[in-house]
Amino acid sequence: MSTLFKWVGFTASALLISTAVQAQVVVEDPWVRATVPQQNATGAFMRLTSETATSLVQADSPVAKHVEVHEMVMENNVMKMREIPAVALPAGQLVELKPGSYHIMLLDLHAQVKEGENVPLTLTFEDAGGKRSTVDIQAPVRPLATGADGKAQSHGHKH
Ligand SMILES: [Cu+2]
Repeated sequence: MSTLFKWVGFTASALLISTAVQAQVVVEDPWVRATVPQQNATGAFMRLTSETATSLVQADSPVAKHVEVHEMVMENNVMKMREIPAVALPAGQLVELKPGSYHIMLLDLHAQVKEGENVPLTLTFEDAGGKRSTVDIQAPVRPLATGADGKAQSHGHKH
């Protein structure tokens, strides 16, 4: 089961890389955390690399009414998340959107987000000159227990 899951993930990433190259931003291993019934928000995560300096300024998805770019910060010894205007992508540098750090927040979900589904996301990037470009991706939904490394934590196997 876990081997199959990894292969499916690998194939999806490979496809996404080939479509993203045109926009000069490579999106690797995107995923969205599954929700339970009545939960109205969740996070989307991925790795971004841009050939030239740019910023992730906006994200949209048909599954949520509002989509925001968030970061996690320490405030009075409590981890809190807040909306930020952009995530900077320095040229050629990998930037990770992951639990506990930058993430895309899907708010006011129209329906429960279930494992096995794909969530369409449109990412908008803006370069220093104000020129915008978009990248459309499909982010597979992973179980609630998925950790910061993007892997399900249901099995105890360590590498
Ligand atoms: Cu958030």
